[in-house]
Amino acid sequence: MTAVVANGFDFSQYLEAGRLKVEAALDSSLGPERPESLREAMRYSLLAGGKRLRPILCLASCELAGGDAELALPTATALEMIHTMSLIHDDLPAMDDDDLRRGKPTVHKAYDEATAILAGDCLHDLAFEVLADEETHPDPFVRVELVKALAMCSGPAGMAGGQMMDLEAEHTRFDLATVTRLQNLKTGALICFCVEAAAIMARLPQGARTKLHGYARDIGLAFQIADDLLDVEGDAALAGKALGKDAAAGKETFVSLLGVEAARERAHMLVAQAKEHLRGHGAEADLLRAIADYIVERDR
Ligand code: GRG
Repeated sequence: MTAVVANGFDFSQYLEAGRLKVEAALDSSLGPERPESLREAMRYSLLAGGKRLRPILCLASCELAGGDAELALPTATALEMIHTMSLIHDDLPAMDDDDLRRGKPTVHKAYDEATAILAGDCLHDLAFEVLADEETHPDPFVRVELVKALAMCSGPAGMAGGQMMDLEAEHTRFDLATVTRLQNLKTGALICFCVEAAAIMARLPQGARTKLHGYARDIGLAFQIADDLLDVEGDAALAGKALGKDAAAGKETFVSLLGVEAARERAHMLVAQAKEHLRGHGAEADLLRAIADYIVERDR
């Protein structure tokens, strides 16, 4: 990863500090759930590593929106719980059937399928429990808005809908517009929530929300194109998972439809467009600009 160093600010260090802060919050978000086997599987998946990009994006967006990033930590953990449950379910034999995730055995390999399904379900439930908790935001209207936004981005008009399309992609030839819609739902919706949640918590006016939404939508798609590129040219050891699976399954991706170079160009174009949405901001938006760059420069 290219370190973004401007005016003595080290973006790599920022990411690392954010990752550690999020991991500590995730660690303490798990209570003494019973039965123990379920708690262990939830903990195993939640603390298995990962870049923690989504919660970091939420905290950075919160700072831009004028809020206190520390106060956004519960929301950041809730959305990472949804991300984690989506990975657990995505890895199941009924879906992508993967043995390795973040360099470790997937949850159904480390435990069993039934435990993996239940651990995913419980992380999903816990995410909403956290959002509904008074500690997440003192204003109940804000909490309800957060709950509704997360439910919408994870359900049929979000991740679950995108995943269904992804399963259909194994036996249907999708064109670029359909792949774009699929990825906007499967990957983009949760990335949009990370930014939207900050706008909701800071009660930003609609105009400011629309600009942030534009930024999030563009980086969400850029993130997925970068993921498709890593799937064909990345290092499986760094990725901690099997690569080349989309091509093997005959699924159309940005790379299969556009080719490597045009896909890379499109990802960079989306990053430039994302930054355009931040044009009205000065240095206070530099973190979001750096995150946009990181999304396409990352090696895992
Ligand atoms: C949420 C109700 C509900 C259902 C989930 C299984 C499923 C439905 C959706 C799968 C969505 C999925 C796996 C999207 C892929 C997103 C993606 C590119 C993940 C990789 O994200 P990284 O690179 O991973 O941020 P780390 O390991 O760093 O966290």
